[in-house]
Amino acid sequence: MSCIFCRIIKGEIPALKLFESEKTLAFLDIGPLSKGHALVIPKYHGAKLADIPDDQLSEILPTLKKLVTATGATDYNILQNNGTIAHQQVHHVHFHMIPKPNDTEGLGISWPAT
Ligand code: DGP
Repeated sequence: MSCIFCRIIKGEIPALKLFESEKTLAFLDIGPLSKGHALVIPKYHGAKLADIPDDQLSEILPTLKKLVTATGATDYNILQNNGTIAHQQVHHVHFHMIPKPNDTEGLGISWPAT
């Protein structure tokens, strides 16, 4: 099996898991854009959103909401890329939850002024 996220689901590749159920897994992104950057995935393998049956998506939004609450983020982006042109790098559907802190303290990265 070559899908990285399917291998994380199976425990073949380590990941810092935050939430897991029969249909859904949440874990920290390996290259976080901010502290707490997490991914939520359906366990059902499909490359793009339209490939996933509705019933396999039912816990995705509630799980994203749980992560927002758990991190205490007040400002955050929820992102989901589909296809190479749309900058999708891992071809197993995933939703990013990226906290957007209003300062750079403790993050170890620089934020562009917006
Ligand atoms: P995207 O560009 O939307 O396909 O984002 C893919 C994300 O997946 C990217 O932010 C880095 C993350 N990622 C890739 N490989 C791994 C991995 O092996 N473990 C974890 N935790 N995250 C990964």
